[in-house]
Amino acid sequence: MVPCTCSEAGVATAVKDQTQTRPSEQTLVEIDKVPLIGETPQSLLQNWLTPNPLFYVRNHFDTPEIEMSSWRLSVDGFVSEPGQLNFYDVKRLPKYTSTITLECAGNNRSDLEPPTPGNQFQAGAVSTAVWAGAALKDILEEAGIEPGARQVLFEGADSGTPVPGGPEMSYLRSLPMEVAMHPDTLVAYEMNQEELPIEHGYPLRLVVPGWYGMASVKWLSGIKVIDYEFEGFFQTDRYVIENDDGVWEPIKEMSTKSLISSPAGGEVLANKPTCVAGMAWSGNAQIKNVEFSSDGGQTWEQATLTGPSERYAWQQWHMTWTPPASGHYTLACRATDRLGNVQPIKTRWNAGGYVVNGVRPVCVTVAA
Ligand SMILES: Nc1nc2c(c(=O)[nH]1)N[C@H]1C(S)=C(S)[C@@H](COP(=O)(O)O)O[C@H]1N2
Ligand SMILES: [Mo]
Repeated sequence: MVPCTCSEAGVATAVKDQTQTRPSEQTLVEIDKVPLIGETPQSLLQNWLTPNPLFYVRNHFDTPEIEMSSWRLSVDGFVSEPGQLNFYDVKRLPKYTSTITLECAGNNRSDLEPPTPGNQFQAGAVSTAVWAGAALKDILEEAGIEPGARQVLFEGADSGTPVPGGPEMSYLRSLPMEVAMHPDTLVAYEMNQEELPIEHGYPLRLVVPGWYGMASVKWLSGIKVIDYEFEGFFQTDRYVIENDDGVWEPIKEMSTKSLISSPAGGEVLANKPTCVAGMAWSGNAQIKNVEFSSDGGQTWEQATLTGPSERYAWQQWHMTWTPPASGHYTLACRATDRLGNVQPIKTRWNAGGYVVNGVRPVCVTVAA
């Protein structure tokens, strides 16, 4: 059973405001200014592609200044030909295009009870774009991977002190060799057919499809093939989750999740068939099905999947719901991916406030 989270007072206000239409939200919802953090407005979570200016932004540090005349991407470590690539060295490689959903591991953190520290995202730290760039694999193969290589370490051009008073560092993350060499892992220079915007990592960023956003290093300045397991701050202190045996595990692929984008919570609906719509995604596989409930999760029925079904992009779904009578309803949805991973009813609470993928109810009132 999914508890209704809206107060009766909220319902009463919503009933009174029947004439009020949903505002059209055209800017990012600001979570922080320095560094820049913003989420996609809730009303835009129904678009399959997120326009660049409304794609969520999650920065740990100030956006770096990039000077293109001197900009280089270093490729070194366990490679036979270490070197510095310029932008055109990357652009002349075969170009790959792929629609990929990125979700911040802290998306929906504000739903957690008790609350956890960190950016209090609602549902908007997830967005989808058509990314284009070189395959990371092509860059690595040109450099020639040497025996003994275990991981690839990526460095962003941004830096700062994530812990006040602590050491200064750049944004560093590593990937296991098989993920780095996967043909779908991109070094992107285009987002929705435009040059990469500065806040999304201009001129080059990593895009690791299927993984939570933290893996997709922006303002990529260095690629180093290493013979050890990297244990930096953003790999072992942040973006880890304690499993049932008390072992801290790194966060990787996005867990199965879905949301209702329409109607919005608190909306008052006319007593007639209504379109309920939303999104569903999983980093591990495509979505197999989405179920819908109008009684707080006691009974479920199949929703219809609509729009494109792509391996790394979220899936649109909808359903026509005919309210049986006027009154208060708790709507909910739940997704299952093609590997059988079912979205849980309840999020597994964790101190970092990550992977908040439990069923999120939407309360509505059907007018008499
Ligand atoms: N260099 C660098 N890369 C980064 C980050 C960062 O702070 N610096 N944030 C990461 C996190 S936590 C997320 S969720 C995504 C967000 O990408 P976006 O801002 O383009 O949505 O970028 C990742 N890559
Ligand atoms: Mo993130």
